Amino acid sequence: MPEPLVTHIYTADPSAHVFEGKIYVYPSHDRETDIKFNDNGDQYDMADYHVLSLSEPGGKVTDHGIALKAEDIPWVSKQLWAPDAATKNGKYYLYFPARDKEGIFRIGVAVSDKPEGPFTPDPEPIKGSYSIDPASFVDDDGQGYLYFGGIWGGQLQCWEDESKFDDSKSGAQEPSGAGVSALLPRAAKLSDDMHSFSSEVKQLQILDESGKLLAADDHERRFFEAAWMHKYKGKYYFSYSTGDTHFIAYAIGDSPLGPFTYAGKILDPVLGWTNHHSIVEYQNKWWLFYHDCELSKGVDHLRSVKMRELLYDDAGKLSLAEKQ
Ligand code: FUB
Repeated sequence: MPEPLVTHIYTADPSAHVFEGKIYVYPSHDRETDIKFNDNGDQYDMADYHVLSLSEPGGKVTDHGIALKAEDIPWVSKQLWAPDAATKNGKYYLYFPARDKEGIFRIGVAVSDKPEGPFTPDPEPIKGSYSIDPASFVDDDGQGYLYFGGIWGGQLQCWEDESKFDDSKSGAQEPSGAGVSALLPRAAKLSDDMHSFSSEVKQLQILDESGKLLAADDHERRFFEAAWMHKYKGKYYFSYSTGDTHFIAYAIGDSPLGPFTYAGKILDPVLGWTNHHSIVEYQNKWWLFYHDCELSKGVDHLRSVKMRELLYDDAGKLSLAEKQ
């Protein structure tokens, strides 16, 4: 079985990228808390980010220390959740969700000259951002995108009217019922300086095999959180967690903003409630980064990042390599 990348701290929600010839991993930094488990995720009470790097899969992993902390971000009240990073124009950008002073999740950006930080945050969250789990993607033409969204504790269901937050929908709620479609993940184009959205926020369609939007009650396949985008042979792979059914699933499209057609599962449930991943190519192999709670013996909010090799078949379908 794969071992955690590091064991001196708990890490989760890994976003992996190849920068400057190495793999850099941008995880959440889980910590002990006496906050009781609830379906709103209050027990995930993280206060800073560390950046990890490695040159060889299975080799030494460097923890570069604290890259950004909540107390240095003027708009944040608590809960630094799953981050991601991007590079453009010689700078590195860290995108992160956190609750603002009103308790509403927003997405912030922080900048550094180096992939490991430290990162300097913008004083305000990205205008027009909401919910959680930002994932950045820079396409071959240099256009950047930010994917985001998460239901239940991630508050996506509170934004059905995108102009205002509906607090009555907070908590473990989502649409349900015959003929009702699932809530959709969001994405926007990033401005050339990577600090703001340069387009309106778009809802990404995830369709079933007959071209219909996935149903709200299809919990084995519908989007819950943990968006990720990667490109393989000209196709756009949008992957995500199904939340309360605990799978990592994926859907394939011809454009970065979809529509995407559901293509299957990449990862079965791991030990622990959450499942969250990223996918990156390194040295001509493809890698899945994910987390589980084996090290903490099943404590949901004390997770550890691991990696496993991924394979494509001739039709572009993904599976885990058996020997790890
Ligand atoms: O780490 C806090 C939250 O748990 C993340 O934002 C979700 O994706 C889930 O992994």
